[in-house]
Amino acid sequence: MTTAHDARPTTAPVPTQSTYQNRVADYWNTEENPVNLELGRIDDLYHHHYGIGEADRSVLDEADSALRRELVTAELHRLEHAQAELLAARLGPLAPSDRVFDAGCGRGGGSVVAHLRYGCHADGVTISAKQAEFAGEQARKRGIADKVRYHHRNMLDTGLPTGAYAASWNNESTMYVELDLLFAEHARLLRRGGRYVVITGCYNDTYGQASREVSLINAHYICDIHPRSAYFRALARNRLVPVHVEDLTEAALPYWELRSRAEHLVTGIEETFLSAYRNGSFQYLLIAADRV
Ligand code: GPP
Ligand code: MG
Repeated sequence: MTTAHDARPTTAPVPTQSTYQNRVADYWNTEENPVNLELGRIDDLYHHHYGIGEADRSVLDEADSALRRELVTAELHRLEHAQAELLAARLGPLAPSDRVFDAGCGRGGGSVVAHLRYGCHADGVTISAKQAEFAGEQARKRGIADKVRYHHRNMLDTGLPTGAYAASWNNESTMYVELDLLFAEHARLLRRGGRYVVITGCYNDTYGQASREVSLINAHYICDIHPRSAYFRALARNRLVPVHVEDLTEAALPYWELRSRAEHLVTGIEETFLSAYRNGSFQYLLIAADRV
């Protein structure tokens, strides 16, 4: 029997995660690049971002090939760690009782760096179940799992408590999401006066639109690099007021030059990054903003 009730239009079930997000999660659930795992193994700080600062290129002169590889790996890790410390320094001052939020935490290195610097509590969120599990295991091994926690969640909709965070950040993860949705979530999580920091690769508005190299980087990582202008518009719309902006493009070059020579670690994207930075179409940027 058909009733009037049955005749109502039905709504298709909304998936909790978009097809795009599933594809991104698949990438990170299967990613095992030596450039991430071999660097991380050095001191159990697993980063998913690039490095900054002057590189010691003399590591390439080592005649013994096994030792040369080891030295190059350590030098790249040193540069990535310097990048993580630069970001962490902008989060503070923070007290051990403060909570921080790491949006797109990868295998967890950034939250550990923040915790070691400030003694603070950290919540890292990643769309990859495998990364969340890996990061959690690292925190347990370090004996800091009571203060540093990782969650398999969406950074746009974390379910974490409103206004509970003194600082939050994205370290090279904003290119996977819509900035307005992301910054609305940061603004919700941060307490008034809280600090937000982002390090990102963005395309340069003065170049025009996305260059061939920027498009190749998007295809390589399945991401969608935003223009520089989009960051400032979206921050302003979401109660986040920039207090410091730093162009790190020059400082990013030595890392890529060394990585391109690291035959045991290259992934194939190295020359594209170098061209993108050198032709002016792509910039490496740090923005720190206050939540008002
Ligand atoms: C590095 O992660 C960052 C990203 C994948 C996001 C894209 C970043 C831009 C600046 C465009 P990773 O450390 O896992 O990458 P890789 O395996 O290449 O080292
Ligand atoms: Mg890496």
